[in-house]
Amino acid sequence: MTEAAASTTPAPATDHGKRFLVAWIVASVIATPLVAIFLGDHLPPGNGSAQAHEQVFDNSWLLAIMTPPGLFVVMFLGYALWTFRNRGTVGALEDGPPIRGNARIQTLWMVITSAIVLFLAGFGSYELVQSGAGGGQGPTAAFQPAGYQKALDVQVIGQQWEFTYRYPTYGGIETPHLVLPAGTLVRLHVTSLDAIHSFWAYGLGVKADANPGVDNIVYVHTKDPMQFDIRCAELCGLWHGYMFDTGHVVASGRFTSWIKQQQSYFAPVSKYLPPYSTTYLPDPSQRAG
Ligand SMILES: [Cu+2]
Repeated sequence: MTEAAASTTPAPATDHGKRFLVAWIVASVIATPLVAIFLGDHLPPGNGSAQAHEQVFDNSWLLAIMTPPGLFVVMFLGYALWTFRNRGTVGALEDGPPIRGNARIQTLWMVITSAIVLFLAGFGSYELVQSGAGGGQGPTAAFQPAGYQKALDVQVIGQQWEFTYRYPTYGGIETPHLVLPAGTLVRLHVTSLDAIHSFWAYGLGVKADANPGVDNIVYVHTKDPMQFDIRCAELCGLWHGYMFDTGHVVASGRFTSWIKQQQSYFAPVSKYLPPYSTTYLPDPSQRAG
């Protein structure tokens, strides 16, 4: 009996760590490019402007980078659930031995997570500076895109509870509609007359705070004609939820005729408007819209 027991070779212990690591690396190598290629172009906010396009690029990268860590978590959970499931053996519900003081795992964990976070911080900062990213930059924009001297100035005025728009190069006309010419670099001056609003033109990849007394500059380079949603993205009072509209990017010929039509339509009231200014504090004497 003792001889027979001694001659039986024990089954080799499965190296779970190695097996899982190989499966994870293979899955990551396959899934990461697939995610970037097939999901990348469908990520928000679309291709409505150069800035929106840049955001899609950033989102694709971020999604691709997070694919291996995401797979790690899901696969590890699945592996553990399956491999260490309760097979009905007595005592199978006991916890495994706790891992304490494994310097190798701790170092790897810290190095890898620090590297990912630092890389993302660097990547995000570079992209922000390089493209302006469609966000408000305050009165003195740190990021000036090429050809900014010729950008079309359009003022966005938040007020309870709508946005109005002034076109300083067209006599400072104010209108409740946002229409922009296609293929044009636009410099939006976002401000407010009362509470803090946030101008969010999702399809253009633009989002900027509208603060009273502040000229918040955003650059956006429009592409092809399109329609886009406009929303206030800052809780600004009772009718905040009502503060939405539809904007348009149109061919330059159509833009010219539209602005002329607006000028003549609003001519009778335009003379009551305060002169165009980057901010309106104290309260303007008159409000349009
Ligand atoms: Cu608002």
